[in-house]
Amino acid sequence: MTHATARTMTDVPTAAQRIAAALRRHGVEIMFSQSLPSALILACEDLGIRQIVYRTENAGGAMADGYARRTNRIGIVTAQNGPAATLLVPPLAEALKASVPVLALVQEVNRPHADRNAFQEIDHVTLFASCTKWARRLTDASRVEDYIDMAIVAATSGRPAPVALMLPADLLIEPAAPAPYSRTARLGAWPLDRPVADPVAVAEAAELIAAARCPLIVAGGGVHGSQAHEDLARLQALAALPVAYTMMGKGAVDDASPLTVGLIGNVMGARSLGRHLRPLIDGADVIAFVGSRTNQNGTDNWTLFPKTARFIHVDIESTEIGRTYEALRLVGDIRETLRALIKELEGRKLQVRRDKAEAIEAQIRTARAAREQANTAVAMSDSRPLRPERILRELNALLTPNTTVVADASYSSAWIAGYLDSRVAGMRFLSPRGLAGLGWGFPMAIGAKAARPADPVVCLAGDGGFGHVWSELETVAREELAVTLLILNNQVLGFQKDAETVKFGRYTGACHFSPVDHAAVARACGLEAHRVEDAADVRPRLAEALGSSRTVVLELMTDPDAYPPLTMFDGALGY
Ligand SMILES: Cc1ncc(C[n+]2csc(CCOP(=O)(O)OP(=O)(O)O)c2C)c(N)n1
Ligand SMILES: [Mg+2]
Repeated sequence: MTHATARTMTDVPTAAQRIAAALRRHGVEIMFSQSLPSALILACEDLGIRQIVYRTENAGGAMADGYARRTNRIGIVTAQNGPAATLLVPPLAEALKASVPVLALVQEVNRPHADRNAFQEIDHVTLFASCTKWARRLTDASRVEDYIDMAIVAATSGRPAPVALMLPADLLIEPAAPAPYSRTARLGAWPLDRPVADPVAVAEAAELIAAARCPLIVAGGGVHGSQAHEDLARLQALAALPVAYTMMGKGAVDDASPLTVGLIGNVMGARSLGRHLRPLIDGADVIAFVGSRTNQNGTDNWTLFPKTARFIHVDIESTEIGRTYEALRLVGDIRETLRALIKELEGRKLQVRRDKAEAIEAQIRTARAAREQANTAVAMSDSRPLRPERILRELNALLTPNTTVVADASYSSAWIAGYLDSRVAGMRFLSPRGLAGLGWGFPMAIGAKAARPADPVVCLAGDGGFGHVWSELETVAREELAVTLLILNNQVLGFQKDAETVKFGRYTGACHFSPVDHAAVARACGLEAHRVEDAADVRPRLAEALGSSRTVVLELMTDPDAYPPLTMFDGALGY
């Protein structure tokens, strides 16, 4: 046999070909790879599955993650055994914490070479145990379909999560018998199953909401995962419910809705909207978490919600309910469970809720005006270096409902969540809030562009975080995936410096960088790039970049002393 995908003498497909066919059956059109496992990639290319070629595996995993978040289809990343596999740990860990289904197909050493120090051999199952829901090795060519289906079901059902399947190189080129029972199901869209919460609990939740004086919904990333934004909007309108969201829940509701509270958590410091809506949260008597992990940042160190409130929690993952806030348990798919809740509420008198609506809307209107006033000076600032708030103001004016906004970790995530407006329920703002790792933003944006090539993608990254993934500039050029990449060059590890300043009154020697010409780096990769230093240039440059059919990189020279409204900085830094 001269090449690995060639059919065997008996013309029985190889295991690699059967895997490729199974992936096609599940609707896979794109995989993020770098040629390995070669037999598999060749077989996939033969079937028309596009290989988007990453430069580093950790970026490739983040691309698959961004693709999965934006399509609600499983993201596929493939890699070589050993060193390449180890580089998949960071993106899979992010996907695990953020509940995103990614399938890592990882080459394994030949079966006869196992456990005798083969070249680049490491125990992959143990390696991936902490960052996947399911990690297995395929050892028998007759079980290809069983294992591909098991892997995909594990990823796309229940709490969505990454999974890893190890594929021995010798097995991939073996003839593989078909599954004894035929398999025709397409399992690659998520959520795969949509179980509904216990109707008794749903009725009780409806009762609590209908009678609440001051209810509050807290929407998390699960609303997007379950594609429940339309139902959440219906619930918001039907029962006049104020809806707040976490960073992962950004976009779950329309920011212009009179009942949208906006971003809450540890980002309710000076100049935030949330700061002005604290009384609404403090006064809440019934609080419903919807698809939220109730994590540290989303709850401002688990201090945000009043101890007197009754909690309701809707989530597909039963173990996420009651970690900190004992709650009425609505365990089920969010969309279906919200639909059941809406049905229950439609059968009830909602007079109490309607009577309260006008006052809540007025409270939100007043808060928005106060917030606008507190921000006007920085948002209109002509200063040099640029204020990030000015950049965000200009960008906000150019967003369309089909724009995907992506941020890297650190301040970029807080800027997009607190300073941009979701134009419609279901608009997407992606950021690596699973683990908040630096470097995820740009590759997630590449994945989001691959997911929806016709829609604009804009990515905001700090200079420190972007330093992790410069090499992927060549990827967007080669793959012709147009991303508007905005680098906030403040020449500093901003959050690091500020957090150390608050905690220790000083910071280490790591925080300041030497000057870097990011625009020149991007141009060296064949991309259009500009450095922007004047506030007057921000809007035209952004408009031009967003209107381009190619990647444009804007390096925005920003103020190293600017920071988003983290509560931990209140009164401890400049403002
Ligand atoms: C992989 C990784 N390494 C380290 C950190 C810790 N960390 C969080 S924010 C930050 C500074 C980021 O600087 P930059 O990307 O330039 O963004 P800025 O805060 O300046 O806007 C660091 C080092 C992290 N979150 N992830
Ligand atoms: Mg920086």
